[in-house]
Amino acid sequence: MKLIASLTSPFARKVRVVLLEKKIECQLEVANPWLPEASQQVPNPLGKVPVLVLDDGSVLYDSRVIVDYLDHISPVSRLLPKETRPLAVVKRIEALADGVLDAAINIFLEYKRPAGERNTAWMQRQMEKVVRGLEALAQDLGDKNWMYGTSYSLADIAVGCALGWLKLRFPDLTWPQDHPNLAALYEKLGQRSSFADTLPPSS
Ligand code: GSF
Repeated sequence: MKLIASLTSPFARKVRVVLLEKKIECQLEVANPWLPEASQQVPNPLGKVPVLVLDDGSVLYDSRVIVDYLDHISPVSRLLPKETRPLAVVKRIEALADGVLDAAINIFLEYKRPAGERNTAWMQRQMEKVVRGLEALAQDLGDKNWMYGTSYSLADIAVGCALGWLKLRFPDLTWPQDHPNLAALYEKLGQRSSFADTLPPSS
């Protein structure tokens, strides 16, 4: 198996953390999806990473499909509940964390445009999604130790990767002060080797 990923992609980090937690061997091929030649390297018609290439050459994307697949192929460290309702809640939290990222990445990309060409109303709309999404995640966590139930799950991994990317790209956001429970979860996750070993490079 081979994972095609960029080292700064929070979605790819989610997959890399899952691979490490589940002790699944997988080759990593680093790709920058924004380069013109990426269409040859990234076997996803949408041009996005991560992509998992299976041993028979077939491909899986996006990150939610990949992590689901990985959790099913190995019984080591189950990250998804088996029962329908708990599974739906964990996947809903993952969708929320990914959605916060989608909105924040939209803002990040808009910042790359010259100041006069930025759509500030649209950026504001995206920032509202980030703020509301973080509020909802903090509410989901409450005073529990983990995002769902009483044990570590994919919900924690998704939230940890989203918070890590926000820390890297938007260090001035005040979510650690506004939501101390999320800050504490983030600290705790950072002590796991799966998170420490997948820290994104600063550029
Ligand atoms: C999102 C992947 C994505 O946006 C998933 O796999 O969960 N829903 C998908 N990947 C970005 C890199 S990053 O910002 O994580 C990507 O590959 N963008 C290239 C493009 O052309 O949009």
